[in-house]
Amino acid sequence: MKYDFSQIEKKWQDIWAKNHTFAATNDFSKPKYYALVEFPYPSGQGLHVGHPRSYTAMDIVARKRRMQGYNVLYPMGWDAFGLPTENFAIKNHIHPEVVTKNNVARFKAQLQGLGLSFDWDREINTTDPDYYKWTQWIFLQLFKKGLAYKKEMSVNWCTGCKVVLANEEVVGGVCERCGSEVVHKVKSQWMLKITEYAQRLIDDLDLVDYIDRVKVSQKNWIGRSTGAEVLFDTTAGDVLKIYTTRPDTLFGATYMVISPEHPYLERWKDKIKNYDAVRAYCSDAAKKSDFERTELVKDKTGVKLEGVMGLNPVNDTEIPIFVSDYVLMSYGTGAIMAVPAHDERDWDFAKKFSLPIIEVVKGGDVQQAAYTDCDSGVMVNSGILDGLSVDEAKKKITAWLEEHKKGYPKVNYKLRDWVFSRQRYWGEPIPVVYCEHCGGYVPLPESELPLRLPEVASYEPTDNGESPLAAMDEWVNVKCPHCGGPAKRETDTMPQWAGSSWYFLRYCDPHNDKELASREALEYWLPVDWYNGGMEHTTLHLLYSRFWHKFLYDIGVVSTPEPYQKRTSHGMILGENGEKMSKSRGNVVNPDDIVREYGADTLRLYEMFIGDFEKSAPWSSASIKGCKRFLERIWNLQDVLVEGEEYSPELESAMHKTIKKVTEDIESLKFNTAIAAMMGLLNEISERRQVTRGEYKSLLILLNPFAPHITEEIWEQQKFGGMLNMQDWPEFDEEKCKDETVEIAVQVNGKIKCRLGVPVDISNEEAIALAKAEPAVQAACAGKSFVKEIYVKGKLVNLVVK
Ligand code: ANZ
Ligand code: ZN
Repeated sequence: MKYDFSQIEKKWQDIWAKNHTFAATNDFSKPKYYALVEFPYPSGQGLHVGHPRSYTAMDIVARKRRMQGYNVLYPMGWDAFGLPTENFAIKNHIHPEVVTKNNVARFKAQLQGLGLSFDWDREINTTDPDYYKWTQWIFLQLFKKGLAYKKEMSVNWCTGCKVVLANEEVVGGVCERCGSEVVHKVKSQWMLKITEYAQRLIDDLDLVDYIDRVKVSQKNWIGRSTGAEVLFDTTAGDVLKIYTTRPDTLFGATYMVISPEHPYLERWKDKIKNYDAVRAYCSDAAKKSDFERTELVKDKTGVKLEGVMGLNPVNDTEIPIFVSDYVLMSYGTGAIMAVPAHDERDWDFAKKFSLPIIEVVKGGDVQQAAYTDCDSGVMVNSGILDGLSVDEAKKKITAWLEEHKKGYPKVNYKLRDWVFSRQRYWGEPIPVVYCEHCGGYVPLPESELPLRLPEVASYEPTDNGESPLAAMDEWVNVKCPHCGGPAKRETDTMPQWAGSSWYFLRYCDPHNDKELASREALEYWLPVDWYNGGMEHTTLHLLYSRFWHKFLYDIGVVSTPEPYQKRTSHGMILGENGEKMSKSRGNVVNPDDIVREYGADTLRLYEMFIGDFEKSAPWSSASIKGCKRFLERIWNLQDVLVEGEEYSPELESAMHKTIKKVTEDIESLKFNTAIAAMMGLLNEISERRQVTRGEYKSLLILLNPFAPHITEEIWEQQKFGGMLNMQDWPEFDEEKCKDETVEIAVQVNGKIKCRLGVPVDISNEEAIALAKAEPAVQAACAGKSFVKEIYVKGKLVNLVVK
C-alpha cells in the first residue's frame, strides 16, 4: 500500500478532535506537565514557517510527557488585540472583531492541519470580553496598589501610526511596525511601576532554569548599576546632583553636563548669560530620539552655560557646566560629572570643546583616547586616592563623600516604568473614570467588568492623537461610581502586551467566570514547566509577564513567585538564500504549500531536522525531500514485518542506544540528532530486510512525537493494540547502551604492566591517556620522560620512556 499522507493526516486530525484526545484532565492527583509556546498574533498573513518550529518542538515534549504518564497541559490561543488588525479594519471598513474572527479561523485550521496536540477545549482569545474582563481586573488591582498611575511625559510619537509607542517599540529611531519617524511629544500617559520590581526581576532569575542568553539579556535590559550620587555646589547657589558609576575618577572631572530637559536651566534663566542660545539648543534636542542622542552620533554637540560654574567637592575647583543632549533626563539625575580621560563620550566632547583631560587611572595614553577598560589600574593625580586600586578608591571616596555630606552610594536601573496607554480603538478599555469632584481617577467597581469596547463609526485615531473612543460622547460621559457626579471615562486603551502578560494563567481554568482562574487549578498547574519562544520577546513580553505574575503573587492570586520554570528559545528559519524571509525578498515559504506537497509529518520532521534548534537555519528544499523519503521507508517496513515482541540479538544494542538518544536529546533541544539516530536505526533495520513487531513498535513510539499521523496509522493497520499516542514511552537499559569493549595490554619499554578494557572505537589519544593513568604504568614511568607512545588498535599501548 502506498503512503497516502493527505488521507491519513485528515483522518487522524478528525479522530483527535472528535475524541478530545489531547485534553488535559482536571484530575489533580496525577503528576502534571505544563508545556507552553507563545500564542500567535493572528495576522492577515496566516501562519509563517517560523511558527511550527517552536510549536512542533514543544508538541514533541508534550507528546512524550503524555507517554511518560503525565497529565499534560499544552494550550493554544490568540493574542488578538493590536495595530495591524486595526489598520486593516480602517483601510477596508471592516470591524476589527470581524477581521480577528476571520484571521483566527484561518490560523486555527492551519495549526490543526499540522497535527499539533493542543488542548483546544482551553482555547483563549485576548479580545474576548470574558477574557479581557480579567485583564481589566488585574489593572484595577495594580491601580489600587498604586502601581498604575498617570503621568505627563515626553513620549515616543509615531508620525505614521499616530500613536504613542513604548521605548521598546522604537527601533533605531523609527517605529518598529511601520518604519516611520518617531518624535517626542508631551502627553499624559498611564504608567505601570515595573521599576518597583526591578531588583526582584534580577534576583529571582536564580530560581529559574532559563538558557543563559535569556538571563543575560534580561539583566542587561534591567541594567542595574552601582555608583554614587555626588553633590556639586554651583556659583548659582543650587546644589547640582549627579550620578556616576565611577566616583573614583572625581579628581578627573573637568566639566559637568546637564540634560536639555533639566529643570535648573529654567531656574537659572537670569543667571545664564547666553540663555537664548541655550534655549535654542534645547528645542533642537527635543526633536531627536534618545537613540539619536546617545547611540548614533560620535560628533557631540552642546552649549556652555555662561555665568554659572560647578565646584568639584573634592578640591573645590571651578569647572564649567554644559548643556548637551548626550545626557538624558530619564536616567540617573539628568546631570553628570564629565571625566574625559576615562569615558569615551566625555573624551569626544572634551576634544571638540578643547577641555582639559586629566588622567586619574594609570595605564593608557589619555591624550590619544579615553582609557576606559581600567579596572586593574592604579590611581594618580587624585590626592587622598593616589596609589590605590580602582576598587579601593571607589570605597574610600564614597566614604569620604558620605562623611562630608557631599554624596552617598546609589543603585540605578536602566529599566523605566512601562508606558501603558495607547490612543487606539482595538485594545482593552482602561476601567477608570475621571471625576473632578473626587479629584482624580476613580476605578470602576469590579462588578462592572468587563467594560466592553463600544461600537464606533470610525476606528481612525483623532487628529490630535486621541483614541476614537474620545469622540463618543454618550460612552465617555458617565456617573462617577464613587460620588455619583458627572465623570468622564478614560478613552486610552491598553497596549498589546497586556493580554499576553497573564494568558498562561487563564489556560489553567479558562471558563471560570468568578476568578481569573481557581486557586486550586493555579496551584496544580503552575509554574509552567517549559516555555519556548522567540528571543525577540526576551525583554518585553517575558519581563512584563514576570512582573504581573510577581504582583499577582504579592496579592495572593498565584502561589509561585515565578511563572515559568524553564525558558528556551529557537532560532529563526531563514529563506533558502540565507536571508530573513520577507515578501520583499521573495523568499517566503508558505507552510500550506509544504503540507499539500509533502504532508504535515514531513514538514514537522523537517523543521526539527533543519539544524541546531537554538540557531537560525536556512530553508532547504532538498533536505525536505530527504525527510519525506525517510517517512516512506518507515511506512514500507510494514512489508518486512515479522513475528516477535523481542528485539533481535543483532539489533538489541542499536535499539537501546536509539531509545536513549531520542529520550535524552528531546530534553536538551537536540531534535536534529534525535532524528539522525532514528535514521541510523532505520538503516540498520533495512540492511537486515526484516523488522520484528517489538522493534517496529519501539521505533514508532519514538517517532510518534515528531510524525504523529503516519505512526498512528501504521500502528492501527498492524493492530499493535490501542492508540499509539497512549502507549508507554519505551525504556532503555543503560548496560546495553554501552559501547563494546576490548581488552588491550599496556607495555612500558616492552614489558607488560597491566591490561585494560577500552571501547572498540577509542581514539589513539584516548587510549594512550587511559593507559598512562593506570597506577602500574605511572609507577614504571615515574621521573622519566616519554620518548614514544603508540596505540595498536584493539591490541596494545606501547610506551617508551627514558
Ligand atoms: C563619571 C564617569 C567616569 C562615568 C568614567 C563613566 C566613566 P551606566 O554604567 O550605564 O549606569 N551618566 C550618568 N547619568 C547619565 C545620563 N542621564 N545620561 C547620560 N549619561 C549618564 O552609566 C553611568 C555613567 O554614565 C555615569 O558614570 C555617567 O558617567 C554617565 F570614567 O560618571 B560616569
Ligand atoms: Zn466622583
